[in-house]
Formats: sequence, C-alpha cells, structure tokens
Amino acid sequence: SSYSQEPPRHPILQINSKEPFNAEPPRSALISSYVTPVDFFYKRNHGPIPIVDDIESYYVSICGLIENSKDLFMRDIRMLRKYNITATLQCAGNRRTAMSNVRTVKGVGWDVSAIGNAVWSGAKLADVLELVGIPNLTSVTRSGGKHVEFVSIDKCKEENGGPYKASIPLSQATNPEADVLLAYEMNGEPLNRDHGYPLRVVVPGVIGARSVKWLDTINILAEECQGFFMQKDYKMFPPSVNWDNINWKSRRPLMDFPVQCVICSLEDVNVMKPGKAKVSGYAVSGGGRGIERVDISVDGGKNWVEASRYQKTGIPYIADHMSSDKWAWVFFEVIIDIPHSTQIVAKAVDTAANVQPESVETIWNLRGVLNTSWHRVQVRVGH
Ligand code: MTE
Ligand code: MO
Repeated sequence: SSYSQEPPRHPILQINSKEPFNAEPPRSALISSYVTPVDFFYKRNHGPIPIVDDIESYYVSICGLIENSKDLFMRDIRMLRKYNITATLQCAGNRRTAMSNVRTVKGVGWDVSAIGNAVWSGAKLADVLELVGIPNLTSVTRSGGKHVEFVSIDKCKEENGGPYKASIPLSQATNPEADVLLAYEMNGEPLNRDHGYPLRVVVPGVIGARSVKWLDTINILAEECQGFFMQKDYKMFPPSVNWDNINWKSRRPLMDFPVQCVICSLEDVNVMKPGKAKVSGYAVSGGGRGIERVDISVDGGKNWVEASRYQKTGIPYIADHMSSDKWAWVFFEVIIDIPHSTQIVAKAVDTAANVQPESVETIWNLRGVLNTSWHRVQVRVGH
C-alpha cells in the first residue's frame, strides 16, 4: 500500500490514527523536557510520508505574482543566514477528545499532547522572498500578490489525491519579526521524514496546519489559498452550526491560536495519597503573546493559587523579556495540598489579558478545534 514505507516511530507514542499516522506522547513524557525530543513530538499527517531521497535535485519553486520565478536548491537556502527559533507548534485539534465527549465532533481524537516545543533552524521566509525581489514589510507586491501559499509534495484524500497546502498573508511572510522559517533542522538535527524532510515551513504562534511540511512550491497569490485545509477545515464555527446548515464561506481560516494551558502531571485515573502534590504542565499563547499568569484550583474553580512559570529550569519566566522565547510555551508548577478527592483546574492569562473560556460547552464546534477551555483533572485521594 501507499503506507508501506513509513518511517520508524518511538513506541511511547499513543496512536490516534494509523493511516495517515497521527500520534502524541503521554502527558508525563510531554513535559519531561522544555524542548520536546523529536521522538516524543506529536505527528500529524494527512497522507503517507513522502520520500525525498535525491537531496541534490530537490528544489523549491517560487512562482505566482512575481516578476521572475525562481527555483531554490537546498544549497541556495543554506546560503542564507541561518536562524534558530524556539517555537511551540500546536495542532488546532489539540484536546479534541474532551470536546467530543460533550457532543460528537468530526476529526482525529487528541488528548492534550498535539503540541510540542522545538528549536527550528533554517532561513527566514522574509530573506527568501527578498531573493525574488519582494521587499520586507510589504502587504502587496507590484503585481498584486497579497498572500503566500505553501504547497507540499505529499498526497492527501481531502485534496482528491493532490498535495497539502496553506497560505499566510504576505505582510507576515515578509516581516522578519514574524520569524516565519523555511526550516531544515529540528533540535539541531536534520528534519526527519515525519516532520517534513528536507524542508518545512514553521509559522510561529499560528495553528500547526499552516506550517506546511515537505515544501515543494511557494506561490505568491492575490487571494488566500483555496485548498481544503484553508477553506473547508480548520475554521471555528459557533455551537449552533451543524453539518446541515454549515456555510464554510462565512468564516475565516484559523491563524493565531488562543491562550492554552494544560496540567500534565496528573491523569484523570490517578489515585493519590492525601497531602502535598505537584501540579505542573504547559501554557502557551499564539501571535507571540506571552503568558502573564497561570492559576490553579484544587476545588473545581472556587479558589485559586498562582503557579510559578519558567522556560529555563530555575529561572523565573518574565513575559516579553529579552531572554524569554516569545514563540514558546512556558512550564508551570505549584506544590499544593490535596486533602481529598477533587477536581484540579488550570487556566492561563496571556499578555493581552486574554483568559481561557471556563467551559467546553460554550466553545463547542462541529470540527472540534481550539478546545482551550479550563483544563480539569479529576483525582481520587485514598489512604
Ligand atoms: N504539511 C503537510 N504537507 N501535510 C500535512 O498533513 N499537517 C499539518 C502541518 N503541516 C500537514 C502539514 C498539521 S494539521 C499540523 S498540526 C502540523 O503539520 C503537524 O506537524 P508535525 O507532524 O511536525 O508535528
Ligand atoms: Mo493540525
């Protein structure tokens, strides 16, 4: 079958779908290190993993509404200044299973680990576009281009056997501060096949769906990409919309992800002794917004204590500080007395004072995207 040449994967991963391969690490493994090891990093695919074995003849075409199209080989991309950006990638479907428990939604089920934090290395898309004569901080090219489309070499059924694709606004693509990368390394190693070898896009602060893997073509377009994953998927609808009254055109494609936070040190099935316990996990927001606060409750949300936050072990995290990774998650931690069986709750506030919604019911949507409701874990305390 077309899935006969899949790469090897770490046995720790919990498989949510085999073909295409979709898998996530257990909660405890997810927070075992601030930079997620490649093996533990969630894998989200829509088709078989493509094989690029002749790296010498691999190139990316830049075409569309530009004066001169150009083919860039790996050596051309490596010639550009190399940047290392620590950025958290999160699938819009993270925590979908919990949303599905309220009312059925369509899509691959995920617990809380369709997210990972990596050091991505490569050229800035802004520098690549400058090579073809598109200056920084433009929102329109001379020929009318306003969007930058990324087309992959993979094949997926949602595109009727065509490649996965997505686009971002040209103004973001040409802004060096947006740190959009054409990445060839992940955590200091060449990208592996699962994560987009030999080259992928990384759009920091934006839902994972726009970070196209196995890049083949960059198109400068007047309109946003018309592909399935931009127009018929990865949009958020109100709870009232169902499969009979859905109007895809009425909503924009999801881009920046909202503030999120999850407890990873505990599972719903945990039985613990009464007394002090560590509550820890991750918090992250999109658009480069930092995490202002993480609140923890051990009585289902009546009383709260503030958790400490860090990115580097032992160094308190300060949002927007020079030394903080602006595109990356923070870990939080608090030692707290848990005297009896209870519901433990976590919620985060980002630097724009955005707060997570209290209940999943209020944000339920038929595609099960962006479940950022307060994270709740039910623990049983026994003697
Ligand atoms: N790019 C291609 N070519 N094909 C895909 O199926 N999936 C997208 C994105 N880029 C996808 C893709 C989605 S939905 C997510 S969440 C991320 O890749 C997942 O990246 P990862 O597998 O490296 O974690
Ligand atoms: Mo995704």
